[in-house]
Amino acid sequence: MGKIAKIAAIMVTSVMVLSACGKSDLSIEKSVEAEANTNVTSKVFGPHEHVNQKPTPIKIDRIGAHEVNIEMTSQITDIEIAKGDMYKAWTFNGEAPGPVIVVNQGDKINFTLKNMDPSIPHSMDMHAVHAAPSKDFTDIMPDETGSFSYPADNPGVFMYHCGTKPVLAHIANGMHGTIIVKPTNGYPTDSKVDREYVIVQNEWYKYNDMDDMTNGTPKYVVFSTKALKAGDNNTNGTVGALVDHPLLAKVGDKVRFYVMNVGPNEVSSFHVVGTMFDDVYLDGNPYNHMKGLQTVMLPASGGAVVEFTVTKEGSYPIVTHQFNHATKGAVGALKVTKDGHDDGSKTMSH
Ligand SMILES: [Cu+2]
Repeated sequence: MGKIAKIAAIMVTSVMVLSACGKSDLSIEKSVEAEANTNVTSKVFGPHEHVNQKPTPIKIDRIGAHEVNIEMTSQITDIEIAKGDMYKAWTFNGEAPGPVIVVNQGDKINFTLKNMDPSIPHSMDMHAVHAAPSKDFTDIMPDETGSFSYPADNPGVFMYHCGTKPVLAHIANGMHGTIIVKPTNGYPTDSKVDREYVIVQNEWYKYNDMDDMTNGTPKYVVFSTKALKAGDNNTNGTVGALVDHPLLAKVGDKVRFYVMNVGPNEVSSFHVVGTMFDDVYLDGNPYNHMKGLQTVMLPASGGAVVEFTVTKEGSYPIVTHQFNHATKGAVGALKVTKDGHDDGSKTMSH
């Protein structure tokens, strides 16, 4: 549809909505949003055009003291990455970033990927394991299932992602996530931590546009949080996800974040306004223990455990201190209250 025809269609739709039910300006905005969404969908990679697969829960089953079965899907699922901006994401389990995986150091992982994508292969590259990529990270064809086994011997906060060519397209379209391998002897600060959250940073580009992904700058840079246990907040990487639903803590709490920057292209300068990180474990390895950092640098595919104590009630913005990226969405909030519950006060963002 040409630009003028598109504008005309939007105006006609708006007038129809208005004359049909006499609603407010909000209706006009909504109809413009709907039209914009239709146009995004019309540019979708042909074979995915009518595909929108419902999220499939990840399956993690411990079958022995040191052995765990993990089943995931690769699938095409629509995600509203910013208000009114739908993205037909390539995902693990219908989430982008994918669900967080937690295993123990020394576990053998038996991993199964069910590729529900009807048209292209996908795969799984886990940074948490020792593997032969040419054998263990291989492509799974459309509508097929593949299984692999590998050991997770090193503790840390690791990235996982689809490694199918062109890998940039698979990651930038949404196929990334975090796997935490818990250290056998824990972290030296374990007993002091009151609450913990996962925060993932990722970028979005123009829909499935390799040129933009390669040579452009991100349209959005975003944070999400992933549920560590049932009932925890679990979001996609969408603009405002952690402002609309801030993380919570109580005055005096020592808070731990498992942070991960899945990129695909940009570095994160992770910072929480109003505090500093008393304890940091770079890449989540207890051996990499650092003290008193204001900002933690996360390369693309870098992780960390960061810990800090909140001493006063209030709203603490979570940012990447690369403020061009914060402006594009990479802002969240930790709300600190007397009792650790949301008191409904205003959330400060940057
Ligand atoms: Cu893929």
